[in-house]
Amino acid sequence: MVAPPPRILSIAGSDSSGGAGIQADIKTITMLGGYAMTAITAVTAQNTRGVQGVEALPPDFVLAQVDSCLDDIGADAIKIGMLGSPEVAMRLAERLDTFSGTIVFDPVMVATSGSSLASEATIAAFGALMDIATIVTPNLPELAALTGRDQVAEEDIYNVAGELAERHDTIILAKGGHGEGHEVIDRIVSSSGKIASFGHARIDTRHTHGTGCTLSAALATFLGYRQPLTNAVRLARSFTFAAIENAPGFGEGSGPLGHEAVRKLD
Ligand code: PXL
Repeated sequence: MVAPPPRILSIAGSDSSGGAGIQADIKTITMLGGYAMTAITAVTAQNTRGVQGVEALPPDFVLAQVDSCLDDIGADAIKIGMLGSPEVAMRLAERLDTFSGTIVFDPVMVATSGSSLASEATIAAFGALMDIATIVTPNLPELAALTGRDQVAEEDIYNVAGELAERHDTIILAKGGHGEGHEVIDRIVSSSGKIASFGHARIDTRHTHGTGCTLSAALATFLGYRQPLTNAVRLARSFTFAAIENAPGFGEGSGPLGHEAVRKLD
């Protein structure tokens, strides 16, 4: 037998167009040599232009999928994305409270196309998941929403992210992609302040559908390999940028990344 791959469970929504959600997660985890398992929270009818329909799965059935995976194969890391309902958020927080591996929570609110992927009630239930997460990966609009603000100015990001980290005893990866300017800066922040930051020249493209899903799934995989946190973030960013560079250019809107072309990390 070969050395077993890290076991990664993605709890997220399905994107019919294959660019984001569960589909992005399976591609990412697989390309990085992990073993992908899934618990689907919602099914979306979606393409690069927007979300045409959403069906949330019953909370009992979302939990049944999680139990099926964890009670048998087990997981080294879990990635949580779109939740579909506040009940699912609350039930998952309870179920995963005793999980001994790593939990990456991507607090998904809006798709790249602008379509909403979480109701206000669902967002209100995110706190319980932040409490049990090892690391939470908000973009700037999500960081603002999670801290009751309309927006977060560049110079306030460390303080605001630090406040959120302290409130939920977690680590925040504040992603800078939605900011202004030519440089994208992602910051890792704990309750005691800055841990590290990573800068990268902004890639000029509209094909960024599923970028957040890809980053969080890659991060869960590298943490599943027991990489130290900052190194896992560095490698996950590297994979995500390479997948953006390899985007196939599909669709009339914000197109998917090219996960399959990324075989090697620099
Ligand atoms: O990237 C956010 C996201 C998460 N989950 C699903 C999605 C999207 C974006 O489109 O479709 C299912």
